[in-house]
Amino acid sequence: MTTNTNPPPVPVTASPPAASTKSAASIAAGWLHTAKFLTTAPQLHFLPALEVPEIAFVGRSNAGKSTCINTLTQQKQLAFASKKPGRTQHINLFALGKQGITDAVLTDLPGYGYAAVPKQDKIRWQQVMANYLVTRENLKGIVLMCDPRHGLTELDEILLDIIRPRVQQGLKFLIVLTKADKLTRTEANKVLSITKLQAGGGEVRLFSATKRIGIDEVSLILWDWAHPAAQDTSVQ
Ligand SMILES: Nc1nc2c(ncn2[C@@H]2O[C@H](COP(=O)(O)OP(=O)(O)OP(=O)(O)O)[C@@H](O)[C@H]2O)c(=O)[nH]1
Ligand SMILES: [Mg+2]
Repeated sequence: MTTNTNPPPVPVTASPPAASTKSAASIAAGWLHTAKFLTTAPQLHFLPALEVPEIAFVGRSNAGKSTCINTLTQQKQLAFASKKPGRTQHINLFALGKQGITDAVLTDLPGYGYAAVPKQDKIRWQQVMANYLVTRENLKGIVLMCDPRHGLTELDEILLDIIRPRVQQGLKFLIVLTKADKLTRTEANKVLSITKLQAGGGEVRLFSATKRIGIDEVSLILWDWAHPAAQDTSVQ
């Protein structure tokens, strides 16, 4: 009888092995820090067609999308953040890439669900966003920002329904539970488990810009989405 002495196959994981996580996180952080304003568009058809992977930040108004982009890119005012909901009113694109070579784009989208916006504007914006999510060809991943004190709202659920077919075809999807600094540890763990059940195959992470929770983890996920080939070689 022969004994199989081959090592077990290495599982393909979303993140690098634990021992190298620190250096992988600093590579991801260095990459995100290269972010530069690329363009802004009031409507979808003004967006330039791009070939590089695009990662969109979506979610309710005031959820913390712009703050998250500033935190991940370690830049104070790359995206406009504000206490006043409805601060981001255009589609804003930020280019990422070392040595001036763009290898990915982050998109900051206006939030939805802001009560003070007139109904017609709300409907118009929901259509623009739905179109963006369905038709943007280079869209590689979606980060849905959600304030865990409100949980996933009806509009978040509609968004999940819109993107479901693309997620089934390989679109990456992450729910970021923002402002985790406002939760106790018990509340945070509870909302994390509930949201994982709702995420339908997507990933879920806790995040806080103020307490700096989840920054490395989210940075690594975005880096992996934009560099799938590098991820494959890291496990061989
Ligand atoms: N405590 C706490 N506050 C945060 C955090 N992230 C964002 N905020 C605050 O939440 C408010 C809204 O943040 P923005 O980043 O402008 O939110 P947004 O989702 O871009 O909002 P719109 O552009 O209106 O859709 C600001 O007052 C931020 O300072 C966080 O992690 N913790
Ligand atoms: Mg914003």
